[in-house]
Amino acid sequence: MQVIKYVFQPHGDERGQLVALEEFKDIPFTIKRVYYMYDTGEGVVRGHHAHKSLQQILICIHGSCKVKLDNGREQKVVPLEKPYEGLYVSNTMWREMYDFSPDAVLMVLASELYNEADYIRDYDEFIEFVKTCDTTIAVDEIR
Ligand code: T46
Repeated sequence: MQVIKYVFQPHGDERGQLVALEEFKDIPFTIKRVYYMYDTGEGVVRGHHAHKSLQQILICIHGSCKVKLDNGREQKVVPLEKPYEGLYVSNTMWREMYDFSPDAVLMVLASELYNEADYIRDYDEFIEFVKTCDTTIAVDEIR
């Protein structure tokens, strides 16, 4: 498993900021899907699952939120509050997103199309699945 926080290059001028993301240059996979969530209610916790193969990068392009990552051995909370930062979330990482500011827009770049069969929604099943994986990267390997 890998957990990496990317800092993207903003192209700023007197008009404001622009961030461009290209697959295999800024993003380490082919981007097959983009989705985003907004209007997230106060106290809401989203996620509560892992994936069998999906890789993603989470970018809070407006407002802020927190992401709790759990690799089956350790947990770490990562704040996302800058539109030029992206959190890489590998497949075998349990994730929960919470503490959304009222104006938060969390955009996700995904390596695969939507596939419910790829989800692991039961925590005990996730722990068993992690045991079958070759490597577990420590959650504090965030750059
Ligand atoms: C993840 C975290 C970060 C679709 O129809 N297509 C899609 O591409 C997605 C992502 C969702 N949906 C439908 C399925 C549900 O009826 O949208 C509804 C909400 O999805 P879900 O409850 O899975 O949302 P989250 O916020 O719990 O999780 C999502 C992603 O599903 C998941 O892969 O890693 O964001």
